[in-house]
Amino acid sequence: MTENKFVLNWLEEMKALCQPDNVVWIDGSEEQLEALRAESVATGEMIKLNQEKLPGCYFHRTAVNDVARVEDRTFICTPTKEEAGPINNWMAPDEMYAKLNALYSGSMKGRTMYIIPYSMGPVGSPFSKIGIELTDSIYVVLNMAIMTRVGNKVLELIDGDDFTKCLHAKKDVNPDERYIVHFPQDNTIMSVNSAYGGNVLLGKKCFALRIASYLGKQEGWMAEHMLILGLENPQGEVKYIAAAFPSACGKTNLAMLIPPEYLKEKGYKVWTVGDDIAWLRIGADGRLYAINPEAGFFGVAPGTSEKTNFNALESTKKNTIFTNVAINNDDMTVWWEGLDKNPPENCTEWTGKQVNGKTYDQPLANPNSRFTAPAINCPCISSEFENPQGVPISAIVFGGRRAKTAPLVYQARDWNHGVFVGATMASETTAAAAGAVGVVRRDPMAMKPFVGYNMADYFGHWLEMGEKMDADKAPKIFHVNWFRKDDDGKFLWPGFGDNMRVLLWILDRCAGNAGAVESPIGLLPEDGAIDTTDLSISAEQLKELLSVDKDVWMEDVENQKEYFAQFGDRLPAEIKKQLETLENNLK
Ligand code: GTP
Ligand code: SPV
Ligand code: MN
Repeated sequence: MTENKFVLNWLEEMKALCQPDNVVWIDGSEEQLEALRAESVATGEMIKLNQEKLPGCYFHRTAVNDVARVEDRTFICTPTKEEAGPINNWMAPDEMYAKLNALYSGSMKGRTMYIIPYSMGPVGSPFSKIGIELTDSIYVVLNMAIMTRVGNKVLELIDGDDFTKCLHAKKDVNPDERYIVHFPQDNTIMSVNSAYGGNVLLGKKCFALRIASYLGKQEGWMAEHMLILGLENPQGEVKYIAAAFPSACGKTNLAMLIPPEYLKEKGYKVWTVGDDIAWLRIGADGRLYAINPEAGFFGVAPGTSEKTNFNALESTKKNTIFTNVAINNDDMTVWWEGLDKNPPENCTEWTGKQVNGKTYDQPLANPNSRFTAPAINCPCISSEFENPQGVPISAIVFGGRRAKTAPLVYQARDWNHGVFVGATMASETTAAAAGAVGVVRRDPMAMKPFVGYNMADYFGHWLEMGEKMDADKAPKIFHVNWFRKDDDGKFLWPGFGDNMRVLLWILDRCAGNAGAVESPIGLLPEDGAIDTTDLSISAEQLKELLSVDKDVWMEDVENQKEYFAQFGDRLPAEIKKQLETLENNLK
């Protein structure tokens, strides 16, 4: 398949370690993938869904203990603990290799090892990077074939040892021996004892964020947990926005937003470039350009409906793999909470249990059930999706789930203040990661689980990127919160398509056309600047949405201080300065 000595030597080593009975190269052909689908159905690994209603669609169920990313079992193994920083789990590389080698040893006896050469980013783009994932799971192969560009065309492009080595062994998904490990200096990822997406589709969070953020720091670019969308105005001009929200906080939804009726009628449109990850570089013209390194969407199913996210739902109507959703036994279609108000009576709950969905009081689909859909299925996929040069970014938006503190939207005063706004992000935890849900935690730039090196140095890298751009060319930075609640715990903002109203203020600000007022935390929309046409929202509600409670913010500042203290001297002085400014503004 290849003459590349680095690839072949590594393969020999991994084969000797895992001892598979067979080895299969994934060539990227539809014939091979179809044969693998058939095989996985024959063995029961996947279930074929209704091929008339959902052509090319399959279902897969993971073990009950294996339904989300496991952050406490995810490691960054740099030579020293300081390089990984206080936020990441760390173990000395030698120690970790020894532990892992014991776990992988003979792990593929009686099984097949699949070799998946894949490209993150359009094949051959100067932004793109190549990886090879070895796995003993057909489910992983079929997902990687949707989420990335795979096969011979990628293998041919590997230059020397310039590829990320990824090894996944499913083993018996024992949670006590589950490890998701990164060796940034060795360009290596090792995952064992899981079969859940974020833990095993190693091109995604492991490579495109953890390893790539490390490479970006070395090479002067950025790998971020961001969606990318293009917003087209009635004149046909498209401006691009990149937005970082933590897991299950609305990236896929915003990326595929359908504008409210009155804006649609005027001719506004949204185009999706990416829904989860952005790689950003400064272009020859001094602006920041972004590509989406992925080729598909690994999206949250619950809450996805025709009403909330029509485009995502459409994307899942063919050639999609559903994981841990419920099945309607009568017609072999899929169901999840929030799809409609009509759960199937004759239902297979996500765990495989047969239930009557109408009388069942537990979620039928796992809260972190997902669809893996090809990006090209999306009705609003951007014409720039495959552009090897990426799209120029006008605005960067940070956001999270916060019931109180953060207002609907505010703008940072400049790049450095924007970096501080990102660095002080906090959000309620969700089902995307194992552990408690709904607990507020600090999640800088939505990258807490995904930075492949010391977070303090990551802040420094953001500041340095800003220094390389002229102020008039750098994206403007904003913060949004779609999840603010009133005292009764109800969302104050309608969200979803109506978030377009906030995006319009953001782009108007970028163009210098919209009003803002100073506040202790940054620039807020002036009265009337957020268009509420056709919206049943009172002036009072809007006021509450945009209010900044100084006491609540002072509490947050105390928490920020504690958080930053753990970085010691490594924390950039600029972040400390910004924190002092915020505190003084609030006094
Ligand atoms: P990951 O794939 O885990 O990175 O998640 P994501 O950031 O892409 O989140 P996604 O768009 O899938 O949304 C997660 C959940 O938030 C879904 O249940 C949505 O229905 C809900 N959600 C998304 N946008 C909004 C919004 O504007 N308002 C409210 N209230 N809920 C939203
Ligand atoms: C997330 O958790 O942010 C996801 C899903 O996008 S996973 O691939 O599991 O990381
Ligand atoms: Mn994500």
